Amino acid sequence: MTLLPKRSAAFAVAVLILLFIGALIPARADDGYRLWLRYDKLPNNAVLRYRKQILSMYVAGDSATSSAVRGELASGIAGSLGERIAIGRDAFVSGELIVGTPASSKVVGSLHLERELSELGDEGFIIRTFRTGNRSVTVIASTSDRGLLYGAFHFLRLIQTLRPIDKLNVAERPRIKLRLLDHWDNADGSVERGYAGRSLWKWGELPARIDPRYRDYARANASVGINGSVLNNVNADAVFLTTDYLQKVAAIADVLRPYGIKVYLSARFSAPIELGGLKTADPLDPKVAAWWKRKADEIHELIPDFGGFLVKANSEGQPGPRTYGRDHVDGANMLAAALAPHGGVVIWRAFVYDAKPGYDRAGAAYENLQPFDGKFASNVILQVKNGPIDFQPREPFHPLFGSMPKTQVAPEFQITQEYMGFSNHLVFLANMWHEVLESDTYARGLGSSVAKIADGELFGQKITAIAGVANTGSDRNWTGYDMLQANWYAFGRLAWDPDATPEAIADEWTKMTLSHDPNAIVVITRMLLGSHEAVVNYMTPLGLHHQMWGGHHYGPAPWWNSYDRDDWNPTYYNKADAGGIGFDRTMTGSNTVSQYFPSVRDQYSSLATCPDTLLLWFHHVKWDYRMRTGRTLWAELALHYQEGVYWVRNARRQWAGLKGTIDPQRYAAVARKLAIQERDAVWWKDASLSYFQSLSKMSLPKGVEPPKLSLEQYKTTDLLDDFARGKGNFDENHKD
Ligand code: GCW
Repeated sequence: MTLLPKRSAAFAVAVLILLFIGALIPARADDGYRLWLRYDKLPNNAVLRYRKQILSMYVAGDSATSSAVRGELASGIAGSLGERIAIGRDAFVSGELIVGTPASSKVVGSLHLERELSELGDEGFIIRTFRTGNRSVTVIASTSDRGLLYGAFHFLRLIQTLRPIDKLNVAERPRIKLRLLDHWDNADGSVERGYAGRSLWKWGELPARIDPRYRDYARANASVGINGSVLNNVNADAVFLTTDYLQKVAAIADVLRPYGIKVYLSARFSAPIELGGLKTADPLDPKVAAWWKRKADEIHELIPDFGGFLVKANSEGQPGPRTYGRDHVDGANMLAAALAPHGGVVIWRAFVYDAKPGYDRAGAAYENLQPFDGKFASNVILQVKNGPIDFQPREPFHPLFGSMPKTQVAPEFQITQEYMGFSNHLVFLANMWHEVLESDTYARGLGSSVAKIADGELFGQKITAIAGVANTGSDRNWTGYDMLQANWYAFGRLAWDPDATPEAIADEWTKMTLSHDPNAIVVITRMLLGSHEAVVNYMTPLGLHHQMWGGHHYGPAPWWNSYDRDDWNPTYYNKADAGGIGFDRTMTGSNTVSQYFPSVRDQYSSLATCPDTLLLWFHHVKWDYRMRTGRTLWAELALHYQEGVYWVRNARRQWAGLKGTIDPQRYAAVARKLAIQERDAVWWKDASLSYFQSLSKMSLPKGVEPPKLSLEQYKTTDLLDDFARGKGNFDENHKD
């Protein structure tokens, strides 16, 4: 009896110790640097299952890529299983993982996979379990070491997502050939539209010092199949083409090469003047063409596998062939001729929109480029933004998709969130990109999706490509916000397989990056998958677009009309007045809807069939117009804004419930970002509705919280203050 109190005290102490240890396990802080390649020890039951299958490992070959494969698999498996993996030999030894090409590995060579592998191309791979008697081996095979690299990362992904590996039969190949990250990085270390610190590239210390991050950047890209990096901003500085800089570029190329990544440069069209001392950069001037040829030769001397040039020409003040009275084809083909002997490509951007009185910017790129279909050289790719305006939270697909069947057209997405809350708002962009890729252009009738144009299936393009404007920077966690690493990941996965679903991508990324806790996985994937629609709701619902504050594009400014260039003013896009709101792009308006194929054109033209999500993109609609729900347009609009706010509030609550299932550092960082997002969502709703209400004069429907400030206050307050930039004194309890 007398022992009881003592016992219970001991028990209490034991419980406290256990709680303390328990608290310590998730307490291992994670700064996000390792991205989705964390390789922390997996849950015990998975470790037990996997151990039997991976007793030893043999990676054939002695190239830089095969040693990268060896290193990655060794650290990935050792980390995941919590013990070193034995080095095996090139023989059918049970429980071995064998990685090689038919040429580099005896075992792989004996499996007669040549035919199958050649169909998968030099980046494809097979992962298969082979059995003889009671011996079983897992083989990763490809015709090239690059394919092995992708296979190795695929295998690691299977483990990281706890998938079975005992009866594997995987055959994969990328559907798109050039899978590119475009960096809008400048020579001074700044990043245009970058929200994750400074540039990754340290030009000042290159080529002498190689920042270790370059290699980790390459690993991350290779793990999702990205095989090209355009290192500098499309608003290009000619300095990148000087010999001095080319040596720096070559040093980066050397680090990226083993990971299957080629470097590209944005080329300033007037470089022959700036660097070559010529009087003109006229593409038809033989001296200009000769200058570019010499430059291309010099580049390939330093970087034999240089990918090519990305060019923003005659757009937003950049020089281009039209500066010299020539056209896009003259410019692109001249550069293409310089690169062709080395196998390089020219990626010509279609983001061209000259202001003309009374024009519709949404139709400009089509008008400027479509007439050149079939005229570009065979190593020219036309890079087209996903929508006709400019990376808005939602746009219809760009009408150039499908309308240039004789041109190699490549989609350009923006991973960095210029128009979607920078690195402060959670937006899983896979949903938006998927929506675009699956959009049917009807170019060859039903089933002519943007994805089928991008991967060459519809028109049989030889060089297929896809680009994403990077959201990476010098921030320790690469993207400024841990959750937005998911967009870098998703871009790579969709570039590899444009039909991949956002659900599958979200699931993989969450398990690899954040948690294996079943509840956490459900909550986080649900958050990711709902996030894009939420942002559309609180920023630009029902087809509104370009309602952002001028210049930086962070907060709302639907009233903004002070730019001389009308198509930079939000009022130009919303056309809101006492009568209604929306941009009429039908026959009664700008008629740019006619740039789409008839089925799409007709669907969008008619109020009866235009989806609500694009209503105000194509139509000017009266405030009291009856929507399908029976509500007025005004009420529907207001409720959409409110819906966006509710979503963020709910996401914050859901996240709060995950405490303990995610390491405390990232848990707290995400919670802080969600608080900013809630403040901003409320601000977006309030500012937008205050302005539109001043025109509609209608009262807010039930369920919509009234704005707290006056319209004048919203008009005079720039949301991008220190708080939003994350530099101010952040108070977690701050409530608006
Ligand atoms: O979205 C706009 C941006 C510019 C950018 C341009 C482009 C690099 O506001 O910053 O310039 O698009 O895509 O060229």
